Parts: sequence; C-alpha cells; structure tokens
Amino acid sequence: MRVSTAIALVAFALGSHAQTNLPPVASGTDFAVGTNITINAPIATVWDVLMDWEHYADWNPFVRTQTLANEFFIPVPVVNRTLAAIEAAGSSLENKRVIFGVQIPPLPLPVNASTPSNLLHSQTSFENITAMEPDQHRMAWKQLMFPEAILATERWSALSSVGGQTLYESRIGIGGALSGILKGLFGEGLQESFDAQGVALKARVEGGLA
Ligand SMILES: *[C@@H]1O[C@H](CO)[C@@H](O)[C@H](O)[C@H]1NC(C)=O
Ligand SMILES: *[C@@H]1O[C@H](CO)[C@@H](O)[C@H](O)[C@H]1NC(C)=O
Ligand SMILES: *[C@@H]1O[C@H](CO)[C@@H](O)[C@H](O)[C@H]1NC(C)=O
Ligand SMILES: CC(=O)N[C@H]1CO[C@H](CO)[C@@H](O)[C@@H]1O
Repeated sequence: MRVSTAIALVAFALGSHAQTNLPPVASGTDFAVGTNITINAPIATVWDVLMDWEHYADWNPFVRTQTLANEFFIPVPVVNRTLAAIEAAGSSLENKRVIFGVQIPPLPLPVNASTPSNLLHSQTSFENITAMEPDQHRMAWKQLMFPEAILATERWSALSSVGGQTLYESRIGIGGALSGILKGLFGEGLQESFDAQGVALKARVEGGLA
C-alpha cells in the first residue's frame, strides 16, 4: 500500500469518528439509539429530501408519515413541496407540532407510497419541534403525550459535509420512568428503524433500491 493511500485511510477513519453535528445527549437520558451514514451528494440535496416530509412514504421504512400541525395538532397544509420555504419565509417551525406515523421495527426495504403498514408495528406519536436550524442543517423534536417525568424523548437529525459528501446522523435519547420498559420493548426495533431510515435516505438520494 502506498504511504499516501495509508495516510488518506487513517485520516478518513479518524474523521468519520470525530465528526458529528449532533449536540450532546440531554441530561436525564437513560438510553439512546442512533445511526449515521455517509451519502454521496451535496448537503443541500440531502437536506431537501429530509425536509420533504410529504414524500416520506415514497422511501422511508420507519417514518411513514410526518405531518406538520398547529398547537392543537390540527394538520397545517404544506403548499410547497418542502418545509424549507416556510422556514425561509420567516415562520419558524420551532414550537409547531408534528404527528408521526411510524413502524417499529421498520418495514422491509424498499418501500413506496403504496407499501402497506404492518399494523402490529404501527405507532403514532404527537411531538413538538424544539429545534429547527436550517443553517446548521439540524432539527429536533420531543414527544408531548406524557409528562417528561414519565417519558422524555428528544430526537435530533443532523447533516454535515464530509468532503463532497454528506454525513447523516440521527439519534433519540430516552429518559423518564418508562424508559426501562420502552428499552426492553422497543430498543432493538428502534435501532433497526433508525438504521433502515439511514440506508433508505442514502438510496433515495443516490438512486438505489428502486
Ligand atoms: C457512526 O456509527 C458507527 C456505528 O455504526 C459508530 O461506530 C460511529 O462512532 C458513529 N459515528 C458518529 C460520528 O457518531
Ligand atoms: C411498491 O412496493 C410494494 C411492496 O411494498 C411492491 O409490491 C410494489 O410493486 C411497489 N410499487 C412500485 C410502483 O414500485
Ligand atoms: C416546544 O418547543 C419550543 C422550542 O423549544 C418551546 O419554546 C415550547 O415551550 C415547546 N412547547 C411545548 C408545548 O412543550
Ligand atoms: C403556491 C406557493 O405558495 N408557491 C410558492 C412555493 O415557494 C416558492 C419559493 O420558495 C414560491 O416562489 C412560490 O410562490
């Protein structure tokens, strides 16, 4: 092996472990599940797909629906294809609500909009957008169904540039009295769901699995 190749490999290995655009895990977190994957596309391209919630059913085996809503959880119509325009127009998505329809564990890949949900694995979640940072390419939400003492969740999703490519990272931290039970019931399935979303996002952007 050439020295230059070896140096490049070491630099890549160090870089891929050192780089993160996720904030530290929140205090009170009992366990966390997360994933990361490098996508061969510019960060703006990946961000647009991540923000295009209306088309998640076309590719996402974990989050089948992700619906923007007002504070009463009444869906807000999204006229433009991506939410980036709403944010750009100055109406921040922070403190807006989201209704999620998810599959834990995930559906087998690939999926499209007509792929039926597995009803045994379907869950609905009502959450609050706690961070929306387009400039930093990251966002977060917390569940609002239970008081934090019972169940505290915070899911971050973040992108960052690695050379000409994009690192996708997502992590949920779970705390509260129910966290141990949830870990036992859903910990493994949730890990599979996070991993599957990463793989499917990469395929959606790069064009694979289709
Ligand atoms: C990405 O995930 C791998 C495991 O798949 C882990 O070893 C690595 O530390 C993670 N990298 C970051 C930046 O979180
Ligand atoms: C959509 O996915 C289902 C499997 O979930 C598959 O049977 C069907 O052929 C797919 N449709 C298209 C248009 O790819
Ligand atoms: C939703 O998140 C925003 C931003 O962090 C926060 O100011 C607001 O209090 C939260 N709303 C609820 C109902 O938790
Ligand atoms: C119907 C509508 O509101 N379309 C808008 C979508 O967003 C673009 C730019 O972000 C606007 O130019 C359109 O008017």
